[in-house]
Amino acid sequence: MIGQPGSTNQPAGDTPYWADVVVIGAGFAGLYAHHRLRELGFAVCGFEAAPDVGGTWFWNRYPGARCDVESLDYSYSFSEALQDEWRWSERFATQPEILRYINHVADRFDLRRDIRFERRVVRARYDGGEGVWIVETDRGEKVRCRFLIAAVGSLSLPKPPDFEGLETFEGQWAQTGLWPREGLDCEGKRVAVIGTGSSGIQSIPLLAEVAQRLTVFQRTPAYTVPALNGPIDPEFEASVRADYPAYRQQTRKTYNGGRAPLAGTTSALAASDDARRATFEAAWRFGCFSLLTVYRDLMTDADANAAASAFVREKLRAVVKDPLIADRLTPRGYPIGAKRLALDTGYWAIFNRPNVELVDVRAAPIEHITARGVCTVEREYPADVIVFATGFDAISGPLLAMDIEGTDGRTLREVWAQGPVSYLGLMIAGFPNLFTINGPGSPSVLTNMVAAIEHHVDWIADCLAEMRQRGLEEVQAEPAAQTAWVEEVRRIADMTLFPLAESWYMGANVPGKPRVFMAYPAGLPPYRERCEDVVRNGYSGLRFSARQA
Ligand code: NA7
Repeated sequence: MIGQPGSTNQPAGDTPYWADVVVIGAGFAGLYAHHRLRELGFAVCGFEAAPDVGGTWFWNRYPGARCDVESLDYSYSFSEALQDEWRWSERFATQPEILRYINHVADRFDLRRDIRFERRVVRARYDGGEGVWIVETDRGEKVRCRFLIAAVGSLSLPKPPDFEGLETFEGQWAQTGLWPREGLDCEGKRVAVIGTGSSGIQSIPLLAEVAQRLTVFQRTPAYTVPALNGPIDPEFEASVRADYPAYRQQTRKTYNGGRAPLAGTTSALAASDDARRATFEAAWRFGCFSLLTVYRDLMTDADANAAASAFVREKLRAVVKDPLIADRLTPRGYPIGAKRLALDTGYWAIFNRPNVELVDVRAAPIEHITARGVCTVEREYPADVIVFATGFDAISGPLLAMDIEGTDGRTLREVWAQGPVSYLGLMIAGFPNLFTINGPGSPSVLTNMVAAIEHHVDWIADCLAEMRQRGLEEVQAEPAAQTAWVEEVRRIADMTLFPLAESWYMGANVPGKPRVFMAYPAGLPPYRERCEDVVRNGYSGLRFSARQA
């Protein structure tokens, strides 16, 4: 399809490749964009940095990597045949199983055809004269296209480990977010893990099983709840499969686009202590993120939130035998849920093992890495393997990693210097015909990403189809509409407890990154409604033009 001038609106020019749409990324978002847009007859060209499809699930191969959204939700709904034929083996799928699923989808719908792998998009410039994007890869290829879709993921740019002396380390090291495809042998070794967010919490119990000694370097204790993973309850699965579309309709009404049978509508503060405890216990037994949703005000009222936090701390103390270690593991000083809640399998209990050590690097920071291990200001901890579970430059990072230049030569880095701005998380004023999927200002990481992706791609596809039908070739966000959206996201975020933590949601984990709450926090249903309103009102907030190339 690429380079074949079959498209109806091909502009003049001598650059070798032309596509109606370039899609950056071949994870869940990119693949579905290919499928939808190709179905609509657009010539689509894709670039992907990895050698194959999968996005985040291609790279995050660390032991224990699994999704924290239930499998029956974290899967495409666009094809009933696909959802009927695919069987998940566990309630929360492992990375290998999700990667198998994505490969199955790519094969089934022939989605690799238009994707060029092992190509990282490094630059994209909008030529306002011709109304085209010129997209460049790290291999020097250039493609001209009318529309550019950034399906680059929200947690796809791991922070490089910036520890002094790492180059002198004589053992092996890896980042969870860029885990070696050939694996990393930790059997019988002294393993150090730096970082106790979701990736650390998922990998630590499995590493402890095989390591001779495991040293965990913790800066901020995380709130974590048991995932209660296992085979999918056959009765539940049968009820979903009896009418999967109806189930999807149901989940479209929940905050995050997944099932939430325990979601509450009352205040935690209205309940008696006993009733609240019983409700939290039920959430604990159900697993998932339900502990944050069993009352309506757990993420908006500090006292309600404190009750949930206290409940988790009590659970922790019941598991960890050594009171000193329990105290060191105890999260405090920020609301539960304001940093992403981890779902774990046996995390706390692992600290009862004699071969596991917990180092508080808030009290004694890591100073440098030596040839032999990790050195804090207090002492050296010998290690044969170091695992960096230190997180990502989230949400805006992967977009800002490319040189994107819009109208009047303004770059995205300039426009986002004070933090990301967007209209609906889908478009950015001054960057015509550029769409972001799960971009800053959309619900993204607060939701079931696959549900959010399907919504975004469908919305963009409908917009492009309508433009084609009306002979329109350029669309961009109105600055005033964008300002109002940014203000709305900020206003809602300020009504929640999210801004009270130093989280990657806020950009706080990357030095120098502006502190802005980057996700739309009111949930998927109101977001969808807002997007539908925009369409009903003739794409309000967007400006179209019928530029002639
Ligand atoms: P996170 O949640 O950002 O966790 C990173 C962890 O690494 C966190 O505990 C950090 O402590 C710690 N960290 C980061 N830099 C350092 C340094 N320099 N020294 C010590 N400790 C450090 O990333 P994850 O990969 O675990 O999870 C990201 C998401 O991916 C997850 O929520 C899932 O949705 C998938 P801090 O809290 O900053 O003090």
